[in-house]
Amino acid sequence: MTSHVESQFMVISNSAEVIAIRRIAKEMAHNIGFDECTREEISLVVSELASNIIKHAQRGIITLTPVCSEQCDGLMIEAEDDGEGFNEFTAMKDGFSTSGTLGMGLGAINRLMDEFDILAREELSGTRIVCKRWLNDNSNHGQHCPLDFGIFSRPKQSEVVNGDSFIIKHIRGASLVGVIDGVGHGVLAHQAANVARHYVEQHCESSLLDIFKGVDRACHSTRGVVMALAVFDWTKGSFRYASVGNIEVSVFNNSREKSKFIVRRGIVGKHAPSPVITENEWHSGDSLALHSDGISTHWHWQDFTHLNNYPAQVIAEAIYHAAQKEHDDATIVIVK
Ligand SMILES: [Mn+2]
Repeated sequence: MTSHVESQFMVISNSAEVIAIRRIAKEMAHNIGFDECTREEISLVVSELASNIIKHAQRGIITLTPVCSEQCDGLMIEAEDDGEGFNEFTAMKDGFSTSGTLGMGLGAINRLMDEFDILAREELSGTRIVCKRWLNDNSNHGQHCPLDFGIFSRPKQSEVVNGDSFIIKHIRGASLVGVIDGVGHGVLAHQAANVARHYVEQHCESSLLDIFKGVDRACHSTRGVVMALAVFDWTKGSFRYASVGNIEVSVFNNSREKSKFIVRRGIVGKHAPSPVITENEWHSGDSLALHSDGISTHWHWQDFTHLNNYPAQVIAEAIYHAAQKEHDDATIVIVK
């Protein structure tokens, strides 16, 4: 059992701390009972997450916690950044680099860990990544997600808090992906988006219809949100989609752009109409983009085909840089 192994956290702001947390993770994995190969994988994941914190936000926290479920022990790794890097508009105007971005790490982490969720932080802005590796894979934990995800999210220029939110959560062989935009911007928008994101996270195993109904109730005393959710079944070759309000969605496959999704007008939290749930085809090579209105609709998949073989994160950042509006919170999620 892991009861004798204590949880540890470390503030990450330089490469010496990346090396230090990597070493701590390896030692903790050893104490939990992971074999040498898995210890290497865990330390790779921790080092990717820590390096990403420095690249994207300059500063953040990595927490390592021994966990146990009914039958097995495991290790939970949490990475939180304060998102301050996302506020620096001038830095972002320099363009983006296709090497060593968050994307390389996210793809690898997704393959190496049994559970992997990416969430907007409740505080101000920033990202929280939670992943787990179990000691003995059982049927619940054995599957690995075949999808790759990219995310870019930052507040309106001059705001400290982000009125947008997002979620990527793996649930028993499926991934729930969502973009949430709190009405307006600033603290009240942030609060509404947080309430919605929190509800979705807590009820991710409910039907999309029930989730929307629940968020409508939960957000009643807030400004309300617009929201789009997609659920990808890892084995089925399809995804379910539901949306209320103006979150943009489009799917691209080999030069073909498909964007016929039914959108309901309304604000979730203000007696929104129920969304129409659609089941959509999903083929290998498809890419999906979900974004808030802080990214203009004047971009085309055709202009990004040279990035087809890059990680989803690179595509998310490229589209963001091409189409972002400084006067609104902006969030884009790419799934491929
Ligand atoms: Mn907006």
